[in-house]
Amino acid sequence: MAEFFPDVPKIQFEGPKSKNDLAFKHYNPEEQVEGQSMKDLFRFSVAYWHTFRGTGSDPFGAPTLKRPWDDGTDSVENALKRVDVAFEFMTKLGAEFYCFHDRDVAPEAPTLKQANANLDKVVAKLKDKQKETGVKLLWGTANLFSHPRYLHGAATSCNADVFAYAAAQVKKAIEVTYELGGENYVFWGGREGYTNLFNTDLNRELAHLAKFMHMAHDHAKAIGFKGQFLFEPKPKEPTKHQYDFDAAACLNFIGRNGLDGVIKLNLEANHATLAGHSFMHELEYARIHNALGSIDANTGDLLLGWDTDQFPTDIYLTTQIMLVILEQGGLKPGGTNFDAKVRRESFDPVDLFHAHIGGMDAFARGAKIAAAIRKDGILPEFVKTRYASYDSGIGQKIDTGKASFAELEKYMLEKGEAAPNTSGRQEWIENLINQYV
Ligand code: DIG
Ligand code: MN
Ligand code: MN
Repeated sequence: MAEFFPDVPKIQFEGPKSKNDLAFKHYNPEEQVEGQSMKDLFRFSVAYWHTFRGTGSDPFGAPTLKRPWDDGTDSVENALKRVDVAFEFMTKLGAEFYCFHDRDVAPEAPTLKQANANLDKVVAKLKDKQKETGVKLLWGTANLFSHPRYLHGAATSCNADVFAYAAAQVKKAIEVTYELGGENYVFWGGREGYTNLFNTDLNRELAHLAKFMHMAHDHAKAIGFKGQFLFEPKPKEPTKHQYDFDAAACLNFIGRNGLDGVIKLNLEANHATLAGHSFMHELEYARIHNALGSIDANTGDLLLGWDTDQFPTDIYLTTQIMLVILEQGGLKPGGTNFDAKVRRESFDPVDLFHAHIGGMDAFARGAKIAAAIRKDGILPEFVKTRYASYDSGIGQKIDTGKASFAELEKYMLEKGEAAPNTSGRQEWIENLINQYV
């Protein structure tokens, strides 16, 4: 088999003192973190769309990325060749998983029947390569946002035929995800939202989205697909207002439409910051609602107002992420998908390796730091003490739902004034975290 990355060896763990750019300094697959190997804790995944379909083009400029194997056409032959490239990359990198949209791996066609036939051809090869290499599918999804038919949305389109096409496309995407042993299925609703409320029937669009989700779940049950369904929130871009704005909006939609237990969340760092949240907020919000399913590991740029989908190299960010994920005990059946792209200026194929190695090492460091913070117990103990007033007396009655306003009024009329507050010690906590980073 022709090598597409001839100058890149299998990436090995060489430790923090290594000066080898094409080696892991901190990601050691078998190293234990809180009782599980790093490999099992992270379940790293490569995003097919950015890594094997990225061109470097942007709204102001032409493609820049050198991909000598790609003939630039949307032929099935070219798609089949990309599969070889993808699996060589993932095998050399040591990523256990990948994720893809249906239209990343196989081209559109003038009819749905032809598009499905294209997909079947490439899925057959993906299946062979998974068997040959052991690389697995973390999640599949359908691209319901690129084709012009989706300009008014997919499941929320005002055109019933577009809803029908989207349903057929997701039916097929769920079936191929199942066939490839995918452990999850993602819905990213880039066009499920509105640009202008004057021409939008918001109630009808949200009702259709709920019906779509139930139909998807019913079909999954009908074919025996037991993968975890995931919503991926994003507040805007391309749509002005995306209905799955953030974790809270998604959980509201899930709760109000009888989808509890049917769907969890795939949270992406850059989408969190676009929604005005820290990623840690979205992760913790989802975790406490038992809805943290998987993550798209990337970062944005706070000086830029769009979804830059950069590789995560910030150790503070990965430490915050891993504090939440370790509290949950990991993400399985979800994982850590690098929904991230190299910069337009990083145009050599080897830059794909540098980007993923950096992200994997940053997560490994974040996990080790978070595990050390949790092991020493100083921070968890501080939080426990801060809420101790709810562990006894009137606080315990409140906490367990046994208090009433009348009783609390009687209590406070007798007491006269609330007990003094204690300091939140934010600066002390930030100093403490810095001792571990
Ligand atoms: C859209 O940008 C991308 C990602 O954000 C998401 O993970 C994927 C799933 O549709 N599409
Ligand atoms: Mn994403
Ligand atoms: Mn994104």
